[in-house]
Amino acid sequence: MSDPTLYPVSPEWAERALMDKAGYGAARQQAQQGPDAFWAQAATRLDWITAPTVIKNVSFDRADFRIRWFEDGVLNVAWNCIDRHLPTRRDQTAILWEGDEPTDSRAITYGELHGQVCRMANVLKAQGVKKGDRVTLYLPMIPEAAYAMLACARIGAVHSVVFGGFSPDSLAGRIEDCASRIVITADEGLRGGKTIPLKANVDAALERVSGVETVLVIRRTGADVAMVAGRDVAYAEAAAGVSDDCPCEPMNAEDPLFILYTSGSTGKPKGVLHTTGGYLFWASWTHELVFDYRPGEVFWCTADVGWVTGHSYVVYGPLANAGTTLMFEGVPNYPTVSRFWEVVDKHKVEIFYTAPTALRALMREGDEPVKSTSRASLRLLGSVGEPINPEAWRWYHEVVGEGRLPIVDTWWQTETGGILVSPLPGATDLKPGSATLPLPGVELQLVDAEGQVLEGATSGNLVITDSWPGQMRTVYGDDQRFFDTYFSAYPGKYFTGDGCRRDEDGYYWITGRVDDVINVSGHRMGTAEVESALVLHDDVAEAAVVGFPHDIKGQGIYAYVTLNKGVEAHDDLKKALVAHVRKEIGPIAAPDAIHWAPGLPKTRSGKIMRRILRKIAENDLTSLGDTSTLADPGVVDDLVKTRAQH
Ligand code: 6R9
Repeated sequence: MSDPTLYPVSPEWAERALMDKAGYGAARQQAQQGPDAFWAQAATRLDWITAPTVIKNVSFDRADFRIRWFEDGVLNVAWNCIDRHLPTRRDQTAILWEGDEPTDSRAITYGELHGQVCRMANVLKAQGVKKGDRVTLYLPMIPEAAYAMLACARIGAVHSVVFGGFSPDSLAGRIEDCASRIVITADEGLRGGKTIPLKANVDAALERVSGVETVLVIRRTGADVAMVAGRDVAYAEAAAGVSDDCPCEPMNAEDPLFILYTSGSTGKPKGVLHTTGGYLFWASWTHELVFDYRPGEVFWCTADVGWVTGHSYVVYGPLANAGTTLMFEGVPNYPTVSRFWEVVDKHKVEIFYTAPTALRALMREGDEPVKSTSRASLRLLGSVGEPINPEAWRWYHEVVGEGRLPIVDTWWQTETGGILVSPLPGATDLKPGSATLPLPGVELQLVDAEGQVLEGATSGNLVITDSWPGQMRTVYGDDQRFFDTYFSAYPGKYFTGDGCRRDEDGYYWITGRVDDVINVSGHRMGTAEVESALVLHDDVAEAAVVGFPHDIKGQGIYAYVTLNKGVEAHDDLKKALVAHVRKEIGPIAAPDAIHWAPGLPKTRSGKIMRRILRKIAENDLTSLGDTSTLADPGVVDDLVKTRAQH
């Protein structure tokens, strides 16, 4: 079988693309040489109430740290995503909603979207929500999730979307951190034929946190849920009583648009704050460039709106670009493992964007469930969330794409707002497993642990030396944590937390996190969070969590657990601990393996030696390195001996 390492841009793509090789080179140069002129011109893609005259105002230095883009510009995100399209596209489908059941789907036009978003905005206003207030959204993948985000944007409220898979405790922590007085939820969610008790979870969360005055409850399944008098409001009833027109609040470019909590290497999840002008510009510009997107094309990003990918490429990017965005409530294997491809055929999807973990799971089911569908409408494939292994890349390319579709492997983070490193389908020759090259305006470097800049083909830590408009502005309520987390390791540079290799062609290959963040099925999890959850259990004395290679999830969660004296280790207790973590954080944090550890390898100063724990979890027992500095080297032998049982 031919196994090329380079997949050149096809002549058809070079011809049709918005940016070809020459255009890419020119844009990179312009962005480097005259950033203000470059970004000022690019930002005319948005509709401004007042066009910005100050474009970039940035310093990554501690003394005068600031990140501001388009700072005297005034605009409204909902206007840009809806109203400005109405004169020409009122009847075009804005959101194509595909429900959990294949029989359940709906097309929402831009005209309808306008009415729905205005109604929700008016309901929020009637509940006292004002510009700058934080609104927590805990919703399934239903059109109302997009309405709610856009309704907040319309009136200048700041949304915080919490993924519906998070537990009541996780939800409570996020509500508390940003002091939301209002939560929007649904009676239940529906995924893969199973219901998720969203409203009941909100009720449980609100027993742990005070300050929430209103819970708006959207009807999804029609389940009979408890309603607390004076606090809970049935959305349908509230919406019936308000107008379907609501003016857009003029917002400064640097006014907050949303908070999205993400896991870091230490402590509680951080509230990543994005602002109005820079974020919307970045979501819109990258969506057009990377997916070579033209208005009206059917674009399907399979991410949930509870993650940043759903924010930027289900809602804001496509809608800002007058797109038709497909929003999928379900899962890839329900009712059958052909579901993705059946949805592609049903809605004539042209661009399909998903995560490697989904591809690996589907790959295991063989080619037939793919080949039984047509997929003729597809013209471009995308990948996001974690490194895509070359084997999955080739399967995606050959089986899903029948060898005719380019794949854009897009590297970015919650913090970056949108894509930073990716091939452009008309400009970049592809290499399976490489996110290839930075977008124009994105300046990457590889550095070693001491911060020495590494040149040429090499490996190191990935840093970014200058700002881009979509960059996060702060950790909500904690500017110091923002600076310390991202700008203190390598002064003057943004540290991504990722390790990376650069090859002889200058292509970037992300190798994964170098901090204590693990990437489980494309979702970020802090090892410290899982450890905190484990030690909350009455039987647990101590816990250390590391990632290990997992065939489907990319990385799995491996937990070393030391039990309290007198507690007996047994399989039922393992199950109980897994259930406990699911309850504390949510199903995505459930450990895949629990290793009973009579002791943990620690330095004399008491620091857990994670490097050794990672090796043992990976079953790489030959190169444990020097263990002589450990307080008790015998601990390692014990763990090695018991590794086989896990
Ligand atoms: C968008 C998103 C960010 C982390 C990031 C990196 C990993 C994302 C990747 C990738 C290799 C890609 N990551 N895309 N690694 N290739 N194409 O996923 O945001 O949830 O914040 O995760 O995901 O490790 O640092 P987020």
